[in-house]
Amino acid sequence: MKTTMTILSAFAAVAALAAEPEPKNVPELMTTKSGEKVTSVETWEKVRRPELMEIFLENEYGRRPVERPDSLSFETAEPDKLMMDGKAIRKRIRVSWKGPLASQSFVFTAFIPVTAKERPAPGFILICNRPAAANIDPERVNKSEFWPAEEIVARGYAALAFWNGDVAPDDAKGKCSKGVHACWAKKRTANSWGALSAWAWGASRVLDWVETEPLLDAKHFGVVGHSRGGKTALLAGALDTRFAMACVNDSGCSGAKLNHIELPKSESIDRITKTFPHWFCLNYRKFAGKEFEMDFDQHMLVALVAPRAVAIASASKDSWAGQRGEYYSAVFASPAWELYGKKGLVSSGFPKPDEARQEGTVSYHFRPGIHNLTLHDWNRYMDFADRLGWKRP
Ligand code: GTR
Repeated sequence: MKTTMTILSAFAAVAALAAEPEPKNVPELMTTKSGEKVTSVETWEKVRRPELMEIFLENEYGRRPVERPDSLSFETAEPDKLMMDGKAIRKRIRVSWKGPLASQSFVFTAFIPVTAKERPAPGFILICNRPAAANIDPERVNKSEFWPAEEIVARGYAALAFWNGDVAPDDAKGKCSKGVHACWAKKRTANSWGALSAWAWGASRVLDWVETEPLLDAKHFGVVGHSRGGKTALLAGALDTRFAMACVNDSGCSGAKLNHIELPKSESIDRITKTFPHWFCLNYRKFAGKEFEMDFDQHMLVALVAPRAVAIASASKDSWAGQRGEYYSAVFASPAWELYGKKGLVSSGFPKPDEARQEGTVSYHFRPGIHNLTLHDWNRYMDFADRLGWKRP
Protein backbone atom coordinates (compact mmCIF):
# COMPACT_ATOMS: atom_id res chain seq x y z
CA MET A 1 0.00 0.00 0.00
CA LYS A 2 2.72 2.41 1.06
CA THR A 3 4.77 1.64 -2.06
CA THR A 4 1.74 2.22 -4.29
CA MET A 5 1.13 5.57 -2.60
CA THR A 6 4.77 6.59 -3.05
CA ILE A 7 4.72 5.62 -6.72
CA LEU A 8 1.44 7.49 -7.19
CA SER A 9 2.66 10.64 -5.50
CA ALA A 10 5.95 10.52 -7.41
CA PHE A 11 3.91 10.20 -10.61
CA ALA A 12 1.75 13.16 -9.58
CA ALA A 13 4.84 15.26 -8.89
CA VAL A 14 6.32 14.44 -12.31
CA ALA A 15 2.97 15.16 -13.99
CA ALA A 16 2.74 18.50 -12.18
CA LEU A 17 6.25 19.40 -13.27
CA ALA A 18 5.53 18.43 -16.85
CA ALA A 19 2.43 20.60 -16.75
CA GLU A 20 4.34 23.73 -15.76
CA PRO A 21 3.85 26.23 -18.59
CA GLU A 22 6.82 27.31 -20.67
CA PRO A 23 7.12 30.39 -22.87
CA LYS A 24 6.24 29.94 -26.55
CA ASN A 25 7.41 31.89 -29.62
CA VAL A 26 8.90 34.69 -27.56
CA PRO A 27 9.71 37.62 -29.88
CA GLU A 28 13.40 37.85 -30.67
CA LEU A 29 15.18 40.45 -28.56
CA MET A 30 18.44 40.49 -30.45
CA THR A 31 17.27 40.86 -34.04
CA THR A 32 16.54 44.31 -35.45
CA LYS A 33 13.42 45.07 -37.47
CA SER A 34 15.48 44.79 -40.63
CA GLY A 35 16.59 41.30 -39.63
CA GLU A 36 20.12 42.12 -38.49
CA LYS A 37 21.47 40.13 -35.51
CA VAL A 38 22.56 42.35 -32.66
CA THR A 39 26.06 41.31 -31.66
CA SER A 40 27.57 44.59 -30.48
CA VAL A 41 26.78 47.24 -27.89
CA GLU A 42 26.90 49.76 -30.72
CA THR A 43 24.08 48.11 -32.72
CA TRP A 44 22.12 47.63 -29.50
CA GLU A 45 22.41 51.27 -28.45
CA LYS A 46 22.10 52.86 -31.89
CA VAL A 47 19.52 50.59 -33.52
CA ARG A 48 17.78 47.98 -31.42
CA ARG A 49 17.32 49.82 -28.15
CA PRO A 50 15.75 52.88 -29.86
CA GLU A 51 13.52 50.55 -31.93
CA LEU A 52 12.24 48.84 -28.80
CA MET A 53 11.78 52.11 -26.96
CA GLU A 54 9.69 53.37 -29.86
CA ILE A 55 7.49 50.25 -29.73
CA PHE A 56 6.75 50.69 -26.01
CA LEU A 57 6.10 54.43 -26.24
CA GLU A 58 3.81 54.21 -29.25
CA ASN A 59 1.91 51.08 -28.30
CA GLU A 60 1.88 50.62 -24.55
CA TYR A 61 2.83 53.44 -22.20
CA GLY A 62 2.48 56.50 -24.42
CA ARG A 63 4.70 59.45 -25.19
CA ARG A 64 5.54 62.17 -22.73
CA PRO A 65 5.14 65.80 -23.71
CA VAL A 66 8.15 66.68 -21.57
CA GLU A 67 10.96 65.13 -19.56
CA ARG A 68 12.54 67.55 -17.07
CA PRO A 69 10.65 70.83 -17.47
CA ASP A 70 12.75 74.05 -17.52
CA SER A 71 10.46 75.37 -14.81
CA LEU A 72 11.28 72.54 -12.38
CA SER A 73 12.26 73.76 -8.91
CA PHE A 74 12.78 72.38 -5.42
CA GLU A 75 12.21 73.98 -2.06
CA THR A 76 12.36 72.84 1.53
CA ALA A 77 8.78 72.11 2.59
CA GLU A 78 9.64 71.63 6.28
CA PRO A 79 12.87 72.25 8.16
CA ASP A 80 15.23 69.25 8.32
CA LYS A 81 14.76 67.11 11.39
CA LEU A 82 16.87 64.49 13.13
CA MET A 83 14.72 61.38 13.56
CA MET A 84 14.98 57.61 14.15
CA ASP A 85 16.87 58.09 17.44
CA GLY A 86 19.33 60.40 15.79
CA LYS A 87 20.15 57.93 13.00
CA ALA A 88 18.47 59.77 10.14
CA ILE A 89 18.05 63.27 8.81
CA ARG A 90 14.57 63.79 7.49
CA LYS A 91 14.06 66.14 4.58
CA ARG A 92 10.71 67.16 3.15
CA ILE A 93 11.06 68.63 -0.31
CA ARG A 94 8.51 70.27 -2.55
CA VAL A 95 8.97 69.73 -6.31
CA SER A 96 7.17 72.27 -8.50
CA TRP A 97 6.73 72.79 -12.22
CA LYS A 98 4.72 74.83 -14.63
CA GLY A 99 3.34 73.51 -17.91
CA PRO A 100 1.66 75.54 -20.66
CA LEU A 101 -1.78 74.83 -19.17
CA ALA A 102 -1.27 74.50 -15.41
CA SER A 103 1.22 74.36 -12.54
CA GLN A 104 1.61 71.59 -10.00
CA SER A 105 3.72 70.51 -7.07
CA PHE A 106 4.11 67.67 -4.60
CA VAL A 107 6.09 66.96 -1.47
CA PHE A 108 8.24 63.88 -0.93
CA THR A 109 10.13 62.58 2.08
CA ALA A 110 13.76 61.53 2.40
CA PHE A 111 15.34 59.78 5.37
CA ILE A 112 19.10 60.00 5.01
CA PRO A 113 21.45 58.04 7.29
CA VAL A 114 23.56 60.45 9.35
CA THR A 115 26.64 58.56 8.15
CA ALA A 116 26.04 60.31 4.81
CA LYS A 117 27.87 63.28 6.30
CA GLU A 118 31.09 61.29 5.92
CA ARG A 119 30.16 59.61 2.66
CA PRO A 120 27.14 60.32 0.41
CA ALA A 121 24.52 57.59 0.81
CA PRO A 122 23.12 55.40 -1.94
CA GLY A 123 19.37 54.92 -1.73
CA PHE A 124 15.98 53.90 -3.03
CA ILE A 125 13.00 55.93 -4.21
CA LEU A 126 9.67 54.24 -3.56
CA ILE A 127 6.75 55.01 -5.82
CA CYS A 128 3.99 54.49 -3.27
CA ASN A 129 0.67 53.38 -4.75
CA ARG A 130 -0.98 52.68 -1.40
CA PRO A 131 -2.54 55.17 1.03
CA ALA A 132 0.23 57.59 1.94
CA ALA A 133 -0.62 58.17 5.59
CA ALA A 134 -0.45 54.48 6.44
CA ASN A 135 2.52 53.54 4.28
CA ILE A 136 4.92 56.45 3.88
CA ASP A 137 4.27 58.42 7.06
CA PRO A 138 6.95 61.12 7.37
CA GLU A 139 6.38 61.26 11.15
CA ARG A 140 6.90 57.48 11.55
CA VAL A 141 3.83 57.12 13.75
CA ASN A 142 2.44 54.65 11.23
CA LYS A 143 4.98 52.09 10.17
CA SER A 144 4.52 49.63 7.35
CA GLU A 145 6.68 46.99 5.70
CA PHE A 146 5.71 48.58 2.43
CA TRP A 147 8.30 51.24 3.25
CA PRO A 148 10.48 50.03 6.13
CA ALA A 149 12.39 53.31 6.33
CA GLU A 150 14.07 52.46 9.66
CA GLU A 151 15.46 49.18 8.31
CA ILE A 152 16.57 50.82 5.07
CA VAL A 153 18.46 53.52 6.98
CA ALA A 154 19.95 50.90 9.33
CA ARG A 155 21.48 49.18 6.31
CA GLY A 156 23.13 52.41 5.18
CA TYR A 157 20.69 53.40 2.44
CA ALA A 158 18.60 56.54 2.13
CA ALA A 159 14.85 55.93 1.99
CA LEU A 160 12.87 58.28 -0.23
CA ALA A 161 9.18 58.02 -1.05
CA PHE A 162 6.40 59.89 -2.82
CA TRP A 163 2.75 59.11 -3.39
CA ASN A 164 1.83 58.36 -7.02
CA GLY A 165 -1.53 60.15 -6.69
CA ASP A 166 0.29 63.42 -6.06
CA VAL A 167 1.65 63.28 -9.61
CA ALA A 168 -1.43 61.93 -11.43
CA PRO A 169 -4.61 60.44 -9.96
CA ASP A 170 -5.14 56.69 -10.21
CA ASP A 171 -8.57 57.22 -11.70
CA ALA A 172 -9.91 54.81 -14.31
CA LYS A 173 -12.68 57.20 -15.32
CA GLY A 174 -10.46 60.28 -15.40
CA LYS A 175 -9.09 59.80 -18.95
CA CYS A 176 -5.75 61.24 -17.84
CA SER A 177 -7.27 64.71 -17.59
CA LYS A 178 -5.85 65.72 -14.22
CA GLY A 179 -2.52 66.02 -12.42
CA VAL A 180 0.60 66.29 -14.54
CA HIS A 181 -1.33 65.23 -17.64
CA ALA A 182 -3.41 68.38 -17.42
CA CYS A 183 -0.34 70.61 -17.23
CA TRP A 184 0.51 69.81 -20.85
CA ALA A 185 -2.65 68.71 -22.68
CA LYS A 186 -6.41 69.11 -22.52
CA LYS A 187 -7.19 65.83 -24.25
CA ARG A 188 -5.36 62.55 -24.59
CA THR A 189 -4.58 61.14 -28.01
CA ALA A 190 -3.98 57.50 -29.00
CA ASN A 191 -0.32 57.61 -28.04
CA SER A 192 -0.22 60.16 -25.23
CA TRP A 193 1.15 59.14 -21.86
CA GLY A 194 -0.84 57.17 -19.36
CA ALA A 195 -0.65 57.16 -15.57
CA LEU A 196 2.23 54.65 -15.34
CA SER A 197 4.40 56.94 -17.43
CA ALA A 198 3.32 59.95 -15.35
CA TRP A 199 4.22 58.22 -12.08
CA ALA A 200 7.57 57.12 -13.51
CA TRP A 201 8.10 60.75 -14.54
CA GLY A 202 7.51 61.71 -10.90
CA ALA A 203 10.24 59.29 -9.80
CA SER A 204 12.64 60.92 -12.25
CA ARG A 205 11.86 64.35 -10.82
CA VAL A 206 12.74 63.06 -7.33
CA LEU A 207 16.00 61.77 -8.82
CA ASP A 208 16.59 65.26 -10.25
CA TRP A 209 16.59 66.48 -6.65
CA VAL A 210 18.82 63.63 -5.47
CA GLU A 211 21.41 64.87 -7.98
CA THR A 212 21.45 68.24 -6.21
CA GLU A 213 21.81 66.84 -2.66
CA PRO A 214 25.42 66.50 -1.43
CA LEU A 215 24.42 63.91 1.20
CA LEU A 216 23.26 61.52 -1.53
CA ASP A 217 25.11 59.42 -4.08
CA ALA A 218 22.84 59.87 -7.12
CA LYS A 219 24.87 57.35 -9.14
CA HIS A 220 23.66 54.57 -6.83
CA PHE A 221 19.93 55.01 -6.61
CA GLY A 222 17.20 52.46 -7.22
CA VAL A 223 13.56 53.03 -8.06
CA VAL A 224 11.16 50.68 -6.28
CA GLY A 225 7.52 49.89 -6.82
CA HIS A 226 4.97 47.21 -6.12
CA SER A 227 2.25 45.92 -8.42
CA ARG A 228 1.07 48.92 -10.47
CA GLY A 229 4.02 50.66 -8.82
CA GLY A 230 6.20 47.72 -9.95
CA LYS A 231 5.11 48.27 -13.56
CA THR A 232 5.98 51.92 -13.01
CA ALA A 233 9.41 51.20 -11.50
CA LEU A 234 10.30 49.02 -14.49
CA LEU A 235 9.21 51.73 -16.90
CA ALA A 236 11.15 54.35 -14.91
CA GLY A 237 14.27 52.19 -15.05
CA ALA A 238 13.86 51.69 -18.81
CA LEU A 239 13.24 55.34 -19.60
CA ASP A 240 15.64 57.07 -17.23
CA THR A 241 19.18 55.75 -17.55
CA ARG A 242 20.25 57.57 -14.38
CA PHE A 243 18.52 54.93 -12.23
CA ALA A 244 21.17 52.40 -11.24
CA MET A 245 18.54 49.79 -10.40
CA ALA A 246 14.84 49.11 -10.95
CA CYS A 247 13.19 47.01 -8.22
CA VAL A 248 10.11 45.52 -9.83
CA ASN A 249 7.95 43.94 -7.16
CA ASP A 250 5.02 41.65 -8.09
CA SER A 251 4.50 43.77 -11.21
CA GLY A 252 2.52 41.24 -13.26
CA CYS A 253 0.72 42.04 -16.50
CA SER A 254 2.31 44.91 -18.43
CA GLY A 255 5.08 44.96 -15.86
CA ALA A 256 7.71 42.23 -15.91
CA LYS A 257 5.32 39.40 -16.83
CA LEU A 258 6.02 37.87 -20.22
CA ASN A 259 2.85 37.56 -22.33
CA HIS A 260 4.07 34.65 -24.48
CA ILE A 261 3.31 32.06 -21.84
CA GLU A 262 -0.02 30.44 -21.04
CA LEU A 263 -0.88 31.44 -17.47
CA PRO A 264 -4.68 31.27 -17.26
CA LYS A 265 -4.82 32.50 -13.67
CA SER A 266 -2.96 35.68 -14.45
CA GLU A 267 -4.23 39.02 -15.70
CA SER A 268 -4.63 39.54 -19.45
CA ILE A 269 -4.17 42.63 -21.61
CA ASP A 270 -7.91 42.56 -22.26
CA ARG A 271 -8.73 42.69 -18.57
CA ILE A 272 -6.07 45.25 -17.63
CA THR A 273 -6.94 47.69 -20.41
CA LYS A 274 -10.65 47.43 -19.54
CA THR A 275 -10.17 47.90 -15.80
CA PHE A 276 -7.29 50.37 -15.88
CA PRO A 277 -7.50 52.17 -19.24
CA HIS A 278 -5.76 55.20 -17.77
CA TRP A 279 -2.51 53.35 -16.98
CA PHE A 280 -1.51 53.04 -20.65
CA CYS A 281 -1.84 54.88 -23.90
CA LEU A 282 -5.08 54.19 -25.77
CA ASN A 283 -3.21 52.23 -28.47
CA TYR A 284 -2.52 49.41 -26.02
CA ARG A 285 -6.11 48.23 -26.17
CA LYS A 286 -5.42 47.00 -29.73
CA PHE A 287 -3.48 44.09 -28.26
CA ALA A 288 -6.31 42.74 -26.11
CA GLY A 289 -6.59 38.99 -26.69
CA LYS A 290 -3.55 39.06 -29.02
CA GLU A 291 -0.83 38.15 -26.53
CA PHE A 292 0.63 35.41 -28.71
CA GLU A 293 0.46 37.44 -31.91
CA MET A 294 2.40 40.41 -30.57
CA ASP A 295 5.87 40.99 -31.98
CA PHE A 296 7.05 42.55 -28.74
CA ASP A 297 6.87 41.47 -25.12
CA GLN A 298 7.83 42.64 -21.66
CA HIS A 299 11.30 41.03 -21.59
CA MET A 300 12.21 43.73 -24.09
CA LEU A 301 11.25 46.41 -21.58
CA VAL A 302 13.38 44.66 -18.96
CA ALA A 303 16.27 44.62 -21.47
CA LEU A 304 16.03 48.40 -21.84
CA VAL A 305 17.42 48.66 -18.29
CA ALA A 306 20.71 47.00 -19.37
CA PRO A 307 23.53 47.34 -18.50
CA ARG A 308 22.18 48.76 -15.23
CA ALA A 309 20.69 46.49 -12.56
CA VAL A 310 17.16 45.16 -12.45
CA ALA A 311 15.59 43.13 -9.65
CA ILE A 312 12.37 41.30 -10.37
CA ALA A 313 10.33 39.67 -7.61
CA SER A 314 7.29 37.43 -7.37
CA ALA A 315 5.28 36.07 -4.45
CA SER A 316 4.32 32.39 -4.30
CA LYS A 317 0.60 33.07 -3.79
CA ASP A 318 0.38 35.72 -6.49
CA SER A 319 -0.73 33.81 -9.57
CA TRP A 320 -2.63 36.90 -10.77
CA ALA A 321 0.78 38.47 -11.45
CA GLY A 322 1.94 35.33 -13.30
CA GLN A 323 5.13 34.45 -11.44
CA ARG A 324 6.61 32.25 -14.16
CA GLY A 325 6.02 35.02 -16.66
CA GLU A 326 7.88 37.45 -14.39
CA TYR A 327 10.74 34.99 -14.07
CA TYR A 328 10.99 34.25 -17.79
CA SER A 329 11.16 37.92 -18.66
CA ALA A 330 14.36 38.06 -16.64
CA VAL A 331 15.65 35.00 -18.52
CA PHE A 332 14.78 36.29 -21.99
CA ALA A 333 16.09 39.81 -21.27
CA SER A 334 19.50 38.57 -20.14
CA PRO A 335 21.27 38.62 -23.54
CA ALA A 336 21.20 42.43 -23.32
CA TRP A 337 23.56 42.29 -20.31
CA GLU A 338 25.74 39.71 -22.01
CA LEU A 339 26.41 42.18 -24.83
CA TYR A 340 28.08 44.38 -22.22
CA GLY A 341 30.14 41.46 -20.94
CA LYS A 342 27.97 41.14 -17.83
CA LYS A 343 25.86 38.29 -16.62
CA GLY A 344 22.11 38.77 -16.77
CA LEU A 345 20.08 36.37 -14.65
CA VAL A 346 22.19 33.49 -13.36
CA SER A 347 19.68 30.71 -12.88
CA SER A 348 18.98 27.18 -13.89
CA GLY A 349 15.23 26.90 -13.75
CA PHE A 350 12.35 28.45 -11.90
CA PRO A 351 13.27 28.84 -8.22
CA LYS A 352 11.48 27.57 -5.14
CA PRO A 353 9.74 30.02 -2.85
CA ASP A 354 12.33 31.76 -0.68
CA GLU A 355 15.09 31.52 -3.27
CA ALA A 356 16.94 34.53 -4.61
CA ARG A 357 19.08 34.47 -7.73
CA GLN A 358 21.39 37.43 -7.43
CA GLU A 359 24.72 36.51 -8.97
CA GLY A 360 24.32 38.49 -12.18
CA THR A 361 23.10 42.02 -12.87
CA VAL A 362 19.53 40.75 -13.13
CA SER A 363 18.12 39.54 -9.83
CA TYR A 364 15.05 37.39 -9.35
CA HIS A 365 13.64 36.44 -5.98
CA PHE A 366 10.60 34.37 -5.15
CA ARG A 367 9.04 35.20 -1.80
CA PRO A 368 6.65 32.85 -0.04
CA GLY A 369 3.32 34.57 0.54
CA ILE A 370 0.76 36.88 -0.96
CA HIS A 371 0.89 39.86 -3.31
CA ASN A 372 2.66 42.53 -1.27
CA LEU A 373 5.86 44.51 -0.77
CA THR A 374 7.42 43.36 2.48
CA LEU A 375 10.61 43.68 4.49
CA HIS A 376 11.68 40.37 2.93
CA ASP A 377 11.54 41.98 -0.53
CA TRP A 378 13.34 45.12 0.63
CA ASN A 379 16.09 43.01 2.16
CA ARG A 380 16.57 41.19 -1.14
CA TYR A 381 16.82 44.53 -3.00
CA MET A 382 19.35 45.81 -0.47
CA ASP A 383 21.31 42.51 -0.60
CA PHE A 384 21.53 42.99 -4.35
CA ALA A 385 22.74 46.59 -4.02
CA ASP A 386 25.29 45.45 -1.38
CA ARG A 387 26.48 42.76 -3.76
CA LEU A 388 26.87 45.31 -6.55
CA GLY A 389 29.09 47.34 -4.25
CA TRP A 390 26.90 50.39 -3.74
CA LYS A 391 28.41 51.02 -0.31
CA ARG A 392 31.99 50.14 -1.17
CA PRO A 393 34.44 53.06 -0.98
C1 GTR B 1 -4.72 44.76 -9.69
C2 GTR B 1 -4.28 44.79 -11.11
C3 GTR B 1 -2.83 44.45 -11.21
C4 GTR B 1 -1.99 45.11 -10.14
C5 GTR B 1 -2.72 45.39 -8.84
C6 GTR B 1 -2.11 46.46 -7.92
O1 GTR B 1 -6.07 44.98 -9.54
O2 GTR B 1 -5.06 43.89 -11.83
O3 GTR B 1 -2.34 44.70 -12.51
O4 GTR B 1 -1.37 46.24 -10.60
O5 GTR B 1 -4.01 45.76 -9.02
O6 GTR B 1 -1.56 47.45 -8.35
O7 GTR B 1 -2.24 46.27 -6.72
